[in-house]
Order: sequence, then structure tokens, then C-alpha cells
Amino acid sequence: MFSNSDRFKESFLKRLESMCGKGFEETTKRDQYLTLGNMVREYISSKWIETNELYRSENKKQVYYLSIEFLLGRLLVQNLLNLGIKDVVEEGLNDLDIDLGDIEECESDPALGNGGLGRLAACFLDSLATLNLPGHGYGIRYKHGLFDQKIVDGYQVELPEQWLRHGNVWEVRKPDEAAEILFWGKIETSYDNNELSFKHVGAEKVLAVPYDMPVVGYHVDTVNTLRLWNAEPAAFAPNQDILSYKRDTEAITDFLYPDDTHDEGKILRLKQQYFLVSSSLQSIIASYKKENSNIRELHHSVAIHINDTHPALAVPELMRLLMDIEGLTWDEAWKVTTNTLSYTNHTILSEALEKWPIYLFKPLMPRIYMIIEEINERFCAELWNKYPGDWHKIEHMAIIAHDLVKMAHLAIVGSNSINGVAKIHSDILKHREMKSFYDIYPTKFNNKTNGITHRRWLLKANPGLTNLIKNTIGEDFVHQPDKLIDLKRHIYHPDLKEQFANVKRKRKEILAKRIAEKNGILVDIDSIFDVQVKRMHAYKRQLLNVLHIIYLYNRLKEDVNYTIQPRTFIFGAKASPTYYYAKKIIKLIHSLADKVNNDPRVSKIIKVVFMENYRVSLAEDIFPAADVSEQISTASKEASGTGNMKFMMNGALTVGTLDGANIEIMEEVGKDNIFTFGLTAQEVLNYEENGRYRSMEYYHHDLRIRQVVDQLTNGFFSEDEGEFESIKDSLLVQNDQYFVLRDFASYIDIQEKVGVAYQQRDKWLEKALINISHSGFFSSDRTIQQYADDIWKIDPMGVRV
Ligand code: 26V
Repeated sequence: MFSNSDRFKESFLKRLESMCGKGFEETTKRDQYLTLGNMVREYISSKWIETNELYRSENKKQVYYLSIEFLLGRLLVQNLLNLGIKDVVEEGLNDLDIDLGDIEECESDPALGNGGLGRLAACFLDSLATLNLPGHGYGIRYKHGLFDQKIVDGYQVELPEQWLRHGNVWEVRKPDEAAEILFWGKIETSYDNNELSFKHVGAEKVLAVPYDMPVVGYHVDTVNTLRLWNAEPAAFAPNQDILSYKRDTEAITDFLYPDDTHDEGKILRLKQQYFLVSSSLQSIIASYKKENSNIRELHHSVAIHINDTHPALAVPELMRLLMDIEGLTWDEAWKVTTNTLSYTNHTILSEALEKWPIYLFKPLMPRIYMIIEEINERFCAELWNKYPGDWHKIEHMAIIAHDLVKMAHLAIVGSNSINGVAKIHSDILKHREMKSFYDIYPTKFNNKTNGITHRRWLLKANPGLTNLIKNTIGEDFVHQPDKLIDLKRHIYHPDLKEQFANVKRKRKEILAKRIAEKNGILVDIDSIFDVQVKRMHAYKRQLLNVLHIIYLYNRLKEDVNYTIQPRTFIFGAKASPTYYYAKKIIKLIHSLADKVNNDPRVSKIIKVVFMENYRVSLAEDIFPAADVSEQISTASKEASGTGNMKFMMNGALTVGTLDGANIEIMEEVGKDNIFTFGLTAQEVLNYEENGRYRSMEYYHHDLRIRQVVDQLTNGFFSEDEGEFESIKDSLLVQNDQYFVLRDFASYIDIQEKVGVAYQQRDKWLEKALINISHSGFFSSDRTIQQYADDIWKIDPMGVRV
């Protein structure tokens, strides 16, 4: 049906009419989307079945990636591309006067994740399948993904996201493979024939029903599975009000928690975590037992990865299943568990480290709590042997302390591998944040620098640039992203530079059009597109960017002869609904935009744009159009960053601190091809330790700083003078926790250099091309290969077609 465009056209028309019961002319874009989606899903299904059969018959080791988030983005065009049928489909549709892009717009953008962590999981799935690695995702089928953001009078308003409103053509419901999850109730312990047994009585049962989605590898036969669990009522217990039971049960998978750092500490979130872990482990064990008889060898066939601490309950849950259901002893179960599990840490921010109060935890999962207590006691005994009498150390490392269950400690003790997501982050884990664990388990710790899939962020998002690269160095880079380095031999070639400049310009035009439509702002295509898109958070320092813009505005107002390269400052960011400070910064950006964009003279030179509802599909339009990538977190706080890699791959130059993967980007491209500034991580950590930073001193000694900070509250913005007082207070009264004022001067300097560098057009284009040629290292194919070799010990299956 996809062998050539005529055959495709024929089957598409037939399908469209039979599915919709109307003539072609009558059908809507959504009808066309649904028809095409179903045709593609059907086409995938034979490969999917074959992949599963191959996995069963070969019975080699497989990995299961447990994650509370998978930020997939739209799937139709990515699937067409990976299947190698995008051109055929596009051609056939064009004959019918249908634009594939228009059809794509009908697909919802599944936002089952908050940001970096969830998007990383999605990139990993794409790489696993493409490398023919037997690896599957396990997650939650949230009815509502991350909220839709609307801006009203400059303020963020959240609306429920509705990705399932028109159904989901990619999923298959598998009610026969549902699992039962038990909450609440009591544990009855009995002792018969020299054996302890545990009975969970009076529990509330929840049914976990799997919905499977295919994960199609690029130009290979492999189709892996993303299994998302939906919570449904099981047989209801006596004495229970059936309506409230139904409501409580379904609530478990109703919403994605909209935060990516604040510790929420809500019971529903804990329920989600256990729900994901228990259903996934039951499903993994069931499929293992189909082909294998000895559960004591589970770790030879199965690796299970814990994405951050959210699925860390896998440690006690696997113990429970192995002991209570499979009949293993504690020692046998512990050996299998620790040999099966591995864990990635994604942040060192203390407010994001999960700690659950016992009073919430214990009644909800009584058996799990018992097991954690036992793990903790054995671990503390081990510590006591190693550090006799050192109560302080033991208290600090314990899994349960001060009435809290520390999920990171549980994950570390229960896993065979613990990794950070960029070199500097892994070093901070080893030598500071988790030093005491590194001291006792030095070989467990390792680094896996993050990556992104070039198939979405280059091939799909930027076909113009992709073709230019193909025409210059051939197609090898498509399968081996490292080969992008071949571009380097061509960068001084004037043709390549001009063609690249054209590609960039076209994408800037497309983005400018979108901005004109959505924001009603006309932006200058010749200006620098300077972009900061990511979650709104104090440590990411959108405020530093804002203060720089106020400073530029002041200079342009004060001195009519001051000339700079025109710039368009573009922001995109969602703030957690309860994060007051982050929401204020969104309002501040809007007030600044009003001020700047409405000044007749200044607005010819600089403009400020806030793009509403930042999400994967919008990101695909933003990265290709960017000239400058803002990666300005306080050094040591951004574990890795992955947006930085997407910008680089699309030929934007980074303005960045020496933080996360920015450092590795600098090592790749060289110091001349990146703009770094600010405190180093070591300097930040020193300040934090010695407490010698005084933001007031910077405010008093640097006139530029004083002026911009004062403008927050002196009526410069047309809002109430109190509107931004809390931001000013964060800088002065609360001593500027993220060193915004400390890095201000250095940021101003580097930004001036950026402006000058952009005017040396030829050199700039060379730098951009150098960035692209070194971006192969940041492909998630490299990252996943390292996980497969070093942590999971899995080998590829199947063959490339
Ligand atoms: C925490 C919470 C707390 C409560 C409610 C929901 C929620 C959701 C996520 C998180 C943890 C967020 C950690 C995270 O996203 N880290 C980011 O991971 C990226 C991928 O490794 C990395 O590039 C970013 O630097 C890092 O901030």
C-alpha cells in the first residue's frame, strides 16, 4: 500500500471513503489524518508482531525503561520518516491537493512529560528501536498531559490538556494483560513450616490496563513497545461506595503532575509511582516466565532502568514479587533485584530530591514499607560495620530517617549502576552530593552524557538543513551521526555557507510568520534570533536574560548614536502552576515586551517575543530558526540540558555558562565557537559553602545593575509598582540565590561580543557549521549505545533493511 505514490493514493482514497462514509470532497482534515494514521499503524503492525516473535524466539536480554514521563511529541510524520515512506505519502497526498503538514496539525501533541527528563525518555526509545536493541518503555497513560498554557494580560493561565479527545490511533488496548495493584489494607504475618508468609488483607484493588504503542526504528525492521498503563476499577470491595471507588481509582491516571523540580509530596503522586512500578514489574515477570523457568536468573535476561527516583519503588516491589509470589529467600531476591536494576539521577537541586513522609507511605503500601524497613536495617548494619560508632554518617545515609523515606538512597542501594547525565553532573554526584555512597560503592557510579535523536531534531524538524548536509557529505550521517564531522572539510566553501544562510533565513521567515499570526508582532528577519526556551525556573535564570534586555533598552534610549546588531529575543516557557516566582517572571517578560515593542525607535532595533504554550511541536519550529541559544543556568545547577544540543545541531551558537553539557559542547567545538561566561561550578559551590556572596555589593557598585534592578519597582513598567517587588527582593533581600547579579557584568560583555561576531557574517556562518559538524556526539544513539554496553549489557537483534 506504500510501495509507490499511485498505489498509496488509491488505497488512501478507498480507506478514507469507507472509514468516513462520505465522498472525498466531503472529508475533513481530521478524517484524512485518522485514515492515514490507521493505514500507517496497520503497516507497522506486521513488523511489530515479527519483532515480538523474534524477541521471544531469540530469548536474549532485554531492557525495560521505567519512566513516569515520556514526552513523545507527534508521531505521524516521525513514523512515516522512520518507515521510509514519507516521500511516497507526501507525493500521493500532493496529487490530491493535500498538504502533509496540514494533516499533521490535526494530530495532538502528546505532552506526557514536563521537560528534559520526559523528552530524554522519548529520544531514548527512538534510539533503542533504531539500533535494533530490545528495549521497551513503561509509563503512565495520563488522560491529561502537561497543561496547555494561555497568556491572559501577561499572566499564565493553565487549561487541561486533552490529547485523547479524538482518540489515539497509535495505541492498542490489551485488557487481557491487565495487572492488579493493591493499596491500603493490612499485612497479616504468619509462620508455618518454618516459613514466614505475608497476606495483604482489606486492600483496595486497582486494575492497571496496558495500552501499547509501537516504537518504530529508523529504516530497520525493529518495532519496540511503549506500554502505558491506565487505572480502572477492579472488582469493588464490599462496604465501599462504588461511585467514589471508581472516581478514586480513575484519578490515579487522570493527570501528569505539572512540576519539574518542586517536591510535591502528594499522595496521588505516590500512588502513581507505585501503580507504574507494580504493573510494569508484574508484566515484565509474566513475559519472562513465558520463556524461562528459573526466576533466580531473571537478571540474565532482564535489565530494568529507573528514570530518576520516581520509579524507585521498583526496588522493594521487585523484592516483594520475588519473595512473596515467587518464593525466593531474602538473599536470593536481593541478589536478583540489585543485579537487575539501574538508576539515573537527573538533578541535584535539593527541592527535587524525593522524600516521602512515613505517615503517607506506610498505610498506603504496608508491605512495601515493611520491605524498605528491612532493606534499611540491613544497609545500616553494613554501615555500622564499616564506620563503627559513626552515628552521624549512618543517619545521613540511611534510607529512612527523620520519618522520611529517601528515594534516592533507596535507588542507590538497590541498583547496580548509578549514572549522572553529563560529565560535570556525574562528578558532582561522585565527589559532593552522593560522596558518601561513592565511597562505599565506587564502581557503581558512572556518567552517561545525554543525547537527542537527530531523527526528530534534524531530519524531521529541519529537512532543508538535512538536504544541504546530504548534498555536501552524502547520507552516511543519517545512520552514523558522528559522520557529521565530515562537514568540517567543507565549511570554508562559500557555496555551503551561502546555502546554509539561506536555509536558516527560510526557517526564520517561517517562525516570523508564526509570531506575526500568534503575537501580532512583526520581527526583523535580519535581526539575531536569540532564543531561550525551557521550563521557567529560577536556576535557569530567564531573569538574567531579561535584565540584559532592560540594560540594552536603557542604552538605546540614553544614546541615540548607540548602534548594535538588531536582535529579537524569543522566550518560551511554562511555569509550574504553584510556582509563584516563575509566574512573575512570565509576567515580567510580557511587561518588558510591551515596553520595548511599543517604543517607536528602540523597537526597530530590539524586540521581545514570548511564544505561548511551548511544547514539542512548537520546538520543532523554533530550533531550526535560532541564531543564538541561551543556556545560562547558574553553574552546577543544570544537570545536563538537552535543548542546548538541539540548538547546536541546527546551527545556533551557544551563549552559556560552564554548566551541564555546555561544557562538553565547548570541548567539542572549541572555545572560539561558543560564548561562555560567568562563575564556574566550583566558584558557585565555594560561595554556597563559605557564604561570602553579597548581592547588595554588586547592586551598589555597578550602576548598570542598580539601574535595571530599580526599574523593576520604580514605575518603569506600566504595571503597579508592587508587581515585581518580589523579584527585586529575591535579588537583594534574599541575597540572589542563583547569582544573577554576580554574573550580570560577564553576561553583558559576552552578549556584546555575540553582537559583534554576528556582523562578521562569514565567520559566524563558519562557527554555525562547526557546531553542526560536532553535534554528532550528542546523538542519543551514542548515549544509548553506552547504556547498552556499560549498564544493561544488551546486544542488537534483527537486521537493517
Ligand atoms: C520532579 C518532580 C517533582 C514533583 C512533581 C513532578 C516532577 C517531575 C519531574 C521531576 C524531576 C525533574 C528532573 C529533571 O527533569 N531533570 C532534568 O533532566 C534532564 C534530562 O536528563 C536534564 O537535561 C536537565 O538538565 C535536568 O534538569
